[in-house]
Amino acid sequence: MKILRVAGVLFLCAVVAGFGQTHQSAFFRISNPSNAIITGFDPNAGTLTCSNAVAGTTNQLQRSYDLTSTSNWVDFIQLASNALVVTEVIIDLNPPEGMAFIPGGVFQMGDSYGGGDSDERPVHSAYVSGFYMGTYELTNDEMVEAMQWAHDNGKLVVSSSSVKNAQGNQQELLNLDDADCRITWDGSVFGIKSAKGSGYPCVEVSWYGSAAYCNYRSEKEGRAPCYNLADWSCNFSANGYRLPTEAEWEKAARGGLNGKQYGGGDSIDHSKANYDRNPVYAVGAYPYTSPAGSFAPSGYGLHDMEGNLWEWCSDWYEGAYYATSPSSNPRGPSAGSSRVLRGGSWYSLARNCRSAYRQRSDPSGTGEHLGFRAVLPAK
Ligand SMILES: [Ca+2]
Ligand SMILES: [Ca+2]
Ligand SMILES: [Ca+2]
Repeated sequence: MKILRVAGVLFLCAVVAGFGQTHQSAFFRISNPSNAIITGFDPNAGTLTCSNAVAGTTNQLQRSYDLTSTSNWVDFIQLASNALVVTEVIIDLNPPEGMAFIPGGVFQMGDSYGGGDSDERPVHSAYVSGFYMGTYELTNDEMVEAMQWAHDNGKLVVSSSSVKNAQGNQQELLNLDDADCRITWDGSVFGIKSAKGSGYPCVEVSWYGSAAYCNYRSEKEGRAPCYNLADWSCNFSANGYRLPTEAEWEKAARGGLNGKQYGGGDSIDHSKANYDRNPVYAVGAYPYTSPAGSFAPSGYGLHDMEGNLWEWCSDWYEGAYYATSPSSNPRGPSAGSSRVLRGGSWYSLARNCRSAYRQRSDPSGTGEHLGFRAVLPAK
């Protein structure tokens, strides 16, 4: 990788993935405040150092793939500045397969645009550490692979109507006999229905099923599982897969843009997302899902954050949580009765697909519009 610095602009000459394309080079600059400057970049760690920062302010880092127009600069992350020198990992050229690196930083969490619900306020600064997130909502193919492994290793109780965890506090993971479920079971092998099956996101999965999937995939890949299947608590220091926190999900969904309604800007339409029964996909029987990655990704390389399926997050839901939530890596209240869902679904109105919108359900809830995506801790 070649690194150059030109008049406050850091230029990385490398193969960089973003916006669903591969670029030969990427440019970074601090756009605000103007006295902060990029003074270092470690290509192995992907770490950017910003100096001359003013304590108590945030430093807006922007990215461009093409300097032929000044309008190509887009907001990328905001660096918290508690000191004169700030460092943050901004890029990972070798993320785990199927995942995008979401750089750490501060963002304004909640409805900074206006018009949202009371549980989206107060708008507040939240710092979220860097992490990896599934590029797509979890697909039926990925679910079947993990569940077959779990079954073959004695971790499941499967009937024609349900998939449950064999160990711990037994819960329904997949609602197999719901007509909308795309996954089949023949007594020994899981399969996928032909319509809206392979390559489509997995529906009829409960919060418990999403968490158990993360554990089974972790164990299959030799990682430490995060969830305790007896009390369903999460060990955030384990290196396995887990669900995103609500703050991680919202930061990722915003794709670096500040104060916007959606990850791509202030509006969406049916060319950008599958929501409100997009006519292209509202055919045949439910679910009206679209194949993973049918729409352009956000600034962080994520597809279908808006619409397609509501995505389970790890947090318990509490409407007033933002009034007392910690400013660094909030993980939700310690107890509750509902788990957070984010992003809206193929059925949802556009306003419910906003980055700030909060939804919730009983963790045992399943439906033809509920799914998830997994995250991994940064290396
Ligand atoms: Ca069932
Ligand atoms: Ca989604
Ligand atoms: Ca259903």
